[in-house]
Amino acid sequence: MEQGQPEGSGAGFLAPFRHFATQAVHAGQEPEQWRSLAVVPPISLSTTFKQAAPGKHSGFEYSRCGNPTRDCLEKAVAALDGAKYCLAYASGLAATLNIAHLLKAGDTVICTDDVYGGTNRYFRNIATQMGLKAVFVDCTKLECLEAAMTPQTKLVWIETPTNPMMKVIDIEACAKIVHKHKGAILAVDNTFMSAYFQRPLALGADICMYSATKYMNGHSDVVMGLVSLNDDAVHEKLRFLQYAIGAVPSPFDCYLCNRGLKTLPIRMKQHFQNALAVARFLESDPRVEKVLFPGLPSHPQYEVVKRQCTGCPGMISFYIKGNLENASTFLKSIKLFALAESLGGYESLAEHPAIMTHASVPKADREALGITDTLIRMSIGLEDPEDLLEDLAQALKAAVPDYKIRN
Ligand code: P1T
Repeated sequence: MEQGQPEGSGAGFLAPFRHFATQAVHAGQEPEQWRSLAVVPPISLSTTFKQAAPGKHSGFEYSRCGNPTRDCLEKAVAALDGAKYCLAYASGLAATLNIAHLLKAGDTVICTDDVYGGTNRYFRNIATQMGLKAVFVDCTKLECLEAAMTPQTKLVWIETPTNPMMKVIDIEACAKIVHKHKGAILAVDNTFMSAYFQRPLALGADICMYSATKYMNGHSDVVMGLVSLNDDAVHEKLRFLQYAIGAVPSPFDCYLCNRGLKTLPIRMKQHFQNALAVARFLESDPRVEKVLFPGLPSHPQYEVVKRQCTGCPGMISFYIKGNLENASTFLKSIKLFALAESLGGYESLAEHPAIMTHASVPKADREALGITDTLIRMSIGLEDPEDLLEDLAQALKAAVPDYKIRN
């Protein structure tokens, strides 16, 4: 165990990224960038900026193209991802759309088979209407990815851990396969891990994407997307697309997300500790069939997790014993947890992927992935863990009668 790490939180994992907490507080926040020397970045609401002569401007012209508050957030996130550039968008899906616009009709996207339902829907139903071909492959099986690559493959899209099955994909190994093919890039949706636990770019990915609606903002009060990268040419294209497509976040949302980043390290450490407590509790409960949590040694890709992550977020899925009725009773019985979509905020949430977040995934695909009627997904918040365990224990008891657990 590394010195200073509490037991069970990061022991045996990749060492934490150096200077992370300092960068979370200071990167891109220099008071000298504001005439007032404001220590806290101002919310710059002006949609337009005065020019000294036509085309002679301060760096800001029109707020869709660039905004001082957004700029400040983008710089902070780039630093946290160890990236040269970051771009902010109006939502995670807007970020995905902008990345897809790097491709042209006839190109193929390979998307890992288990992703957020909206990402699946976007590639399957929307991107294909623009003339892209979308292929879904289980990228935990590297030989399947290798076999699926063709000269037309221009984008490989992975999420790790995946939503909601928590499958972990070896980013470094994927990048090696993707880069054997000229012009193909690897994008990693890093929403679940956040910049604190995983740095896809350092592992060879070309693009690191977030639904900042989740951990990066962390307070369930902003919908936003973020994209970090190092390549100058791809950055130039994305910067053009950002203002040409126009799905940009508001200055107020940029302010909030930038503020949320200041506590990202301490929030993520606590999410990890709380999630470990919950995962261990569920694993020992006879009313639970199976727990999916990358931070448990029982996770099939635990070795990959420890090699590529500095810890794990508060995302846990589990199968409750019984059927849809048992799952539904559990979700109606929780009191401290809210039955709601989304994740990554300070408050604990639970949801039913098959009916809620992943309803848009075709039923046959859902079942093949294991997104069944008894699968429940939870986002473990920052409450006292003993209160969370108490709530889960009473909801499990209400949901699964004693005679069932004896079978
Ligand atoms: O909601 P939005 O900011 O557009 O982000 C979409 C998105 C992208 N990637 C991942 C991994 C996500 O989980 C999401 C959004 N997910 C939920 C709303 C959810 O409850 O899973």
